[in-house]
Amino acid sequence: MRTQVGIVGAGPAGLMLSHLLHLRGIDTVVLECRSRDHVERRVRAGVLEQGSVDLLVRTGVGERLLREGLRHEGIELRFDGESHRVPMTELTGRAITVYGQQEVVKDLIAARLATGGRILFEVDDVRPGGLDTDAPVIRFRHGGRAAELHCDFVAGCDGFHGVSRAAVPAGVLSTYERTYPFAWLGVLAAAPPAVDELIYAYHERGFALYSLRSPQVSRLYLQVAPDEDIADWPDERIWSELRTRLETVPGWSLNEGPILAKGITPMRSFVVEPMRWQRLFLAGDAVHIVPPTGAKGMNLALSDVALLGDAFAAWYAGGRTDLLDAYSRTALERVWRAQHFSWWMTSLLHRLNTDDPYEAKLQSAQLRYVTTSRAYATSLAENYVGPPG
Ligand code: FAS
Ligand code: PHB
Repeated sequence: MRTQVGIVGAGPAGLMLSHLLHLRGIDTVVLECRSRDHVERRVRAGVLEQGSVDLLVRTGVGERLLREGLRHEGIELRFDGESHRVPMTELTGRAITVYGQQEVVKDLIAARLATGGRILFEVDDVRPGGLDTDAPVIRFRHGGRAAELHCDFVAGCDGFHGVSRAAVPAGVLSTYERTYPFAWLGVLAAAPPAVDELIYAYHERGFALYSLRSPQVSRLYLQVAPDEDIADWPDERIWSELRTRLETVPGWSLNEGPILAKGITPMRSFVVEPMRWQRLFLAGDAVHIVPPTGAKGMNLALSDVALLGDAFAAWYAGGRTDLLDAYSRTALERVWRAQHFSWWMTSLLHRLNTDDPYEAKLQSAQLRYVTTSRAYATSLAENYVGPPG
C-alpha cells in the first residue's frame, strides 16, 4: 500500500488529522488495532473547549455536535457545604460544550468513510520503520496477512500504550512524568442529570465530579485509591459514595439510575519531548497525558493535529519545512500550559494526603480565593475553556 501520511491510531487525534489532511487533498491511511465498534463505543472524555468546537464546525464535522452538544457557560465548585459558580463565559467570552468523545469519533469516522477515507480496523503487529529515511514503511498484519504501508511521513496517534513512541531510538526522547496517589472511578448512568452545569466537589473523603452526556444520561466520577478493583464497587456503593460527596448543600440531591458502564482510570501527568523524530510526528496521548480534572486530554489531541495538519499542508504545497520543524516546539507550549492547569486543578480538588490537615487548609483557602477573586476565577476559566480558536 502507498499513501502520503500513514497514521497509527483511530482516536480523536488520528481521525481528526486524517480529516484535516483530506480537506487539503493529502492522502492518508489510518491503521487501528481495535474494531470500529470498539472505538465508537469507548466512553472517555466529555468536554470540548470552544477552540475544539470551532475546529470541528469549520471543518464540516460539527453538525451533530451543534445539534446534540450541550453548551455550558459555567462550572460549579462545591466545598465546605457551599456551591459556587465560576461564570466562565462572562469572564472569558468563551464556553465549553459537553459532547462525548465517542460521538466525536463516530462523526469523524463517518466523515472519513463518506469521502473514501481508508481506515483499516483490527490491524495488529504494527511496526513503523524507516523513520530516519525519506521513505518510511509501516509494517503490520491485517486479516491474517502481512502488509506494508509506504508513506512520506508517519503520524503516531496511537495513545499512551501505542507503539509509535517506542519506535524512537533510545536516548532521543526526554520524559517528564508524575503519578498521583489516586485514580478515578467513572460511571455512565441512565439517570437524568440533576445539574445544569458540571459540579466539581472537594470533600474530605475525596473528589467527586458530576458531569453528563445528555438530558437522560449522567457521567460521574469518584476519586478512589490507585489500586482499586472495580469489582469492589457494586452500584449501591458507588451511589452511596457519590451521595456522600455531592449532596452537601441543603435541598439538593442527585438522580440515580441504572449504571450503563463503569471503570477505573489511573491518574498521571506525562510528556515526552520532542514530539517529532525525523519523519515520525507524535500527537495526542501518544506523547502527553494529563489527569482528566481539567478536561484537557481530547482537546490537546485536537490542538496537536490542527498544527500538524497545517505543517503537512505547507510541506506538500510547496516543500516548506518550517512548520514541520516548528511543530514540536509550538505544540509543547500549549501542552505545558495544559499540563500545569491539569496538575493545578487536580491538586486543588483531590485529597492528596489525607493525614495532612495543613494541606486541607491550603486547599480550602485556595478554593475560597477562586470563588471570591475575579482575577483568580478568570485564570481558572481561561484555562478551562481553552485559548481562542
Ligand atoms: P486515543 O487513546 O483516544 O486513541 C489512540 C488509538 O490508537 C486508539 O483507538 C487505540 O486503539 C489505537 N492504538 C493503540 N495502539 C495501537 C497500535 N499498536 N496499532 C494501531 N492502533 C493502536 N480525557 C478527558 O479530557 N476527560 C476524561 O474524562 C477522560 N477520560 C479518560 C478515560 C480513559 C479510560 C482513558 C484511557 C482516557 C481518558 N481521557 C479523558 C483522555 C482521552 O480522552 C484522551 O486524551 C484522548 O483519547 C486522546 O486521543 P488520542 O490521542 O487520539 O488517543
Ligand atoms: C466528562 O464529562 O467525562 C468529564 C468532564 C470534565 C472533566 C473530566 C471528564 O474534567
